[in-house]
Amino acid sequence: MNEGSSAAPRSASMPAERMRVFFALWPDAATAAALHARGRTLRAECGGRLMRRETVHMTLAFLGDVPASWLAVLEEVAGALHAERFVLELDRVGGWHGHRVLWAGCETVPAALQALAAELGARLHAAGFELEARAFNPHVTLVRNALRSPRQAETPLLRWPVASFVLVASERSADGAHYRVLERWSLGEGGAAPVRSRGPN
Ligand code: 2AM
Repeated sequence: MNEGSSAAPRSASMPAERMRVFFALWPDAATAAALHARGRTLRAECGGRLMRRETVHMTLAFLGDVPASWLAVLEEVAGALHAERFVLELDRVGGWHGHRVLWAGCETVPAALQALAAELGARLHAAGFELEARAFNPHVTLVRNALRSPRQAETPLLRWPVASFVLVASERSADGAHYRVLERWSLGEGGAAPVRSRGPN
């Protein structure tokens, strides 16, 4: 979406509030704990900064800084989406960007996850949002700024049952980024439409 197309006129003396937002899969408590434990193992081997358990997630679509007034459009886009539940079988770890990011991922990306990310991307694009052109590369960042990448890519299987996706605000403070879940949508069984849940959790 391009700011020039924003309908509401704005006074120069009152800049619009902006928010840094992204769509993501947010793990249940047990999956978050298991992913965090995997991050601790990675950090023990490779060094670096461990992500906090409550921040662990998988990004579906990164929007970046948008005017807060656009959140309603994002919620409308997400609410219109048709996608199914799936189980994410996390069985790989690796490093990117000269091991600045160590991640957990899967050897085989579930078709339902690929479809969810593709439909979300297409609907956001149709609504006028500019997304990065790079291909969806599903991963969970567990450690940042490591000294090396893990020696072995294969890991014991961790099954993450995915039944919803969320819209998240990234808020910066003196002690780093904090993530706030703004809204959650349940995924359907057998292709049912997502249902917006009450509140973010
Ligand atoms: P990362 O974990 O690989 O850094 C919040 O920053 C989330 O959005 C992270 O999961 C991050 O992925 C992801 N993301 C995707 N594109 C991004 C970008 N251009 N800038 C910052 N974060 C991005």
